[in-house]
Amino acid sequence: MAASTQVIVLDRSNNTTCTINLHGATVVSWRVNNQEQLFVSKLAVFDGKKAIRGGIPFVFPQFGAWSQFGPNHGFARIVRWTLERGPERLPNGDIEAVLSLMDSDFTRSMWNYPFRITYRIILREKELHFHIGVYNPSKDLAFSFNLLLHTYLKVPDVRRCQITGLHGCTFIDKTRDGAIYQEGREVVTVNEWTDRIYQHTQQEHIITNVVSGRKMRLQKYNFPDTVIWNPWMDKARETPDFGDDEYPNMLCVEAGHVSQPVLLLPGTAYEASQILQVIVNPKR
Ligand code: TA6
Repeated sequence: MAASTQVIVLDRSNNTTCTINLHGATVVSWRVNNQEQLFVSKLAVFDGKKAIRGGIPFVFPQFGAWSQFGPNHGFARIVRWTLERGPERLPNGDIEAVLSLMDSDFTRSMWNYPFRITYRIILREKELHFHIGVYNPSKDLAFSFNLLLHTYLKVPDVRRCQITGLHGCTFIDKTRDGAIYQEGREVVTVNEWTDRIYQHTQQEHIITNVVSGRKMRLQKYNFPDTVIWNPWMDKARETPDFGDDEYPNMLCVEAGHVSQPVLLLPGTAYEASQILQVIVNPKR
């Protein structure tokens, strides 16, 4: 692969593709039957300096605000990752790419730990699989981190979306100074600025009325929390790389390990996975 390659495309033909920008290992497009499933702002910046506004940015080692010199949501989404393998067609017809990230002078200037991350992305007919391994190569140093896939789903109208799998969960409400509440609704809807870290959520969420009125299934493993975010009008207007009129067309449903950090002992690894699946048959 040429050193200058920045974008890789997993092409399954029949108009099913996944495009990954090595900047931040950000999935910037996922087309199923030629229909885009992910939201990317028309004002997104691809200068390699800031996070891409949309798609699926990779959040590590910090979710949210970091100390005074650490970037919001950590550094993984603003550094260039390495393409280790692929894109290649596996014997079962899946298309796979493996990306990696390890510590560097830049990362150590903010977070002085050695680490290795492998990130396998697998494209199936109507599914996108994400398998993450975080490894601590140190012989004597433990470290703790947050990990989250910041998934921006594309939706015709966020006010018509319903999200399952949150009933009864406590959540940290960032629109109310981080106060903690319990979700009493069977299905959650979004009709205002919403920024909630739901804790110990179910392994499966169904999001209705995504692109073309279909449903999206999100399954997660070793991601105990789920963040639900829509900036709504005012916050969107305050965000330079977010179009004023775009907020109705996106919904962030983010699988992560964020309300408590992961503690990784020397010589050990942490693995987590997410599966996104477009549900074509509305009965399922
Ligand atoms: O995941 C939700 C959130 O933490 C919101 O608070 C908002 O800040 C969003 O992430 C986007 O953050 P960014 O740094 O990409 O503008």
